[in-house]
Amino acid sequence: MHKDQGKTGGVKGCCTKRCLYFVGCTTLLCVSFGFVWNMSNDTWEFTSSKVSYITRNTSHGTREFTSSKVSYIMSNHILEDLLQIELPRMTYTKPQILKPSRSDVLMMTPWFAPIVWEGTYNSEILNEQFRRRNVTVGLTTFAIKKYTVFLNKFLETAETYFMVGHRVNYYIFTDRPEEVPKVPLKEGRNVVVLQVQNYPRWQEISMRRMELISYYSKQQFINEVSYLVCVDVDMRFNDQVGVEILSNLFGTLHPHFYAAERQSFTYERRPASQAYVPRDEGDFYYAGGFFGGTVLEVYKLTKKCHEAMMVDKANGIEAIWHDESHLNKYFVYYKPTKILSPEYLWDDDLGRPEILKKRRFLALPKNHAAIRNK
Ligand code: UD2
Repeated sequence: MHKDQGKTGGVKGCCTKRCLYFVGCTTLLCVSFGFVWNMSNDTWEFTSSKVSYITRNTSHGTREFTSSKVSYIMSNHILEDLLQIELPRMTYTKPQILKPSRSDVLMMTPWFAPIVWEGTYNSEILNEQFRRRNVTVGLTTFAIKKYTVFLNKFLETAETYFMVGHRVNYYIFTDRPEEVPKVPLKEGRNVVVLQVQNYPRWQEISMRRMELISYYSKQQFINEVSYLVCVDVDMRFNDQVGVEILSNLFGTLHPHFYAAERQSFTYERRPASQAYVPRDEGDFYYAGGFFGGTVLEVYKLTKKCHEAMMVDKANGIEAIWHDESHLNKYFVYYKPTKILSPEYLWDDDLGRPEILKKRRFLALPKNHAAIRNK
């Protein structure tokens, strides 16, 4: 009896242990699944598309998937935490709490996103933090039809001023790959030409950038770079544009509107458009020609803007400033984590106001009639 009981008890005990083990494992699985799922639907979508992408291209897909999934999650959710990077001994001027480095401009938004102006940051510290993370930055630009004429100056000046000392991939979207100039590149920097179709209207070319950036973010950029910087091509770099701009999601104050009141912002004002912004909303007016962030955030932004433009198209409406209007709508409801001052996108036709200590990225004069739709 005791034996039986013991046996039965033993069997029971064994059964209970197995049950507990089973319940435990199931709970663990559910919890981890929930964690991944909860990180966001886009994350999930991204990781599942990565499986097929990597499996297609390698013989040991599963292992690579696991590690790249981890590094993907790292690059988008953990690497932002710069405080986890141990720095070497460094000597520099101490920050002064009672003497702010700039008193003539706003340095922080009400949601605690820094606004980047000359004099507000220390490049030495930032460069060290980003170098230790071995960050690679992707710079995307479009040179469709005649806009290839801008590539030479764009690339040459980027080699002098853009992310100096860091790894860079230039992603050039063009319909004319043969017209991409061979510019000498420093170590760790590459030009990647992505051949894409053109469209008859310049407005459509400008707007389709959102679709293409979102597509390539998911298919390619996520495997190659940590951050994306997306800019116009009819520009030249004129001073340092470095890692101080990098953050989860950043936009740039439009040089025409940085000091303007909300009512003057040229947001889309027709409620029929997906880009509509009511007159009593909006913080700043951002330029369409300079935005970026981690690949995941840029993917989310460009996907949402593209989808909104497709809804508008189906409804026979086009936003007043095309992709720029949709970008501005996005930033009203998904606040950027860093904002670049107009130093990062300036037009010399606007003169040189006192607050502008640097003109880092300058619009080139262009003859619209000669260049657009050609
Ligand atoms: C502003 C914005 C731009 C976009 C546009 C929408 C700035 C500095 N620029 O520029 O980002 O939001 O308004 O109306 O904020 N492109 C070609 N081939 C073409 C036409 C355009 O490659 O035939 C590309 C090229 O990279 C160009 C960009 O699209 O820089 C924007 O076009 P744009 O510069 O002609 O437009 P613009 O100056 O009105």
